[in-house]
Amino acid sequence: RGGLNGAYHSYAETEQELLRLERDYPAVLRLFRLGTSLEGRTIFALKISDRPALDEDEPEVLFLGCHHAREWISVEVPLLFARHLAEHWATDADVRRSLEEAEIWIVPLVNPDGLDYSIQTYRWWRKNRRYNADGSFGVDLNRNYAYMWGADDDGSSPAPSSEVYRGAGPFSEPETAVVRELCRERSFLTVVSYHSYGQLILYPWGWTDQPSPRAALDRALAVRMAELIRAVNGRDYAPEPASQLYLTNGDTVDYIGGTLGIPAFTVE
Ligand code: 0X9
Ligand code: CA
Ligand code: ZN
Repeated sequence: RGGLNGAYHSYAETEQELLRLERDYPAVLRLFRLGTSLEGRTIFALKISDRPALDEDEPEVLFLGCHHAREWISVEVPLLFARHLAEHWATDADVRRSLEEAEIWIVPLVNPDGLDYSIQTYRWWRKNRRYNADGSFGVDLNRNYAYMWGADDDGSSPAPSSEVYRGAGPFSEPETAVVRELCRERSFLTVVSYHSYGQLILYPWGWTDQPSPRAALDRALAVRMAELIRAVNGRDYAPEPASQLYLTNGDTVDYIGGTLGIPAFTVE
């Protein structure tokens, strides 16, 4: 790989890698097309499991990457995770057991239009590429989810030119609508959404300082995730409620936690 974004994956490079994985690992992996972005790019999902063509009665989990265009590494993490599972299931007993006992769904690139704009035109682009009524561009996809959408203007904005513009309505953007549809069709037990940067594992709520009804469980899981990360590479990830970073509304994990009632995490 190469080009303007070096070793990181553009939309086209991500597509090539996903097609390659599908071709090389058909025994454990299937590629789905969830829909298209505003500019017509495909939003892909990988399903990784034993007997991937069957919808087996196994726990399902979902990993999301790149809601925010400039956060290039948030594509790499879920993509490398997929590759690791595909390349190691035959030889690594832990990976094999995960694929036998669960169905792992990965959407590495939620915002392909924004990503390519940040590669080709403006490095610090954050939003998607919606052409807004006032002539500005972009909706912040991590403010466009329905739960508490637009409840106030703390961390989300009704102004189209804002970096945190929440859109004309909840799920107004095709990129968030496909995530909603996937979550309705499947029955995920948990969802992890990657962003950068920090070294944080954030759990609901983001819209209020009050603890969510599941805060104790979410926190215990986040603490455990941080311990496991530390055991691998020594890095310290801090588990905390998303609101501790700052308040927002309409973000992914509040929707997943609030509407679907399952543990959901933003990993920065
Ligand atoms: O603001 C965001 O959407 C996330 N941070 S980022 O720097 N990647 O833009 C944080 C989302 C976590 N949720 C809340 N803080 N409410
Ligand atoms: Ca299976
Ligand atoms: Zn982000």
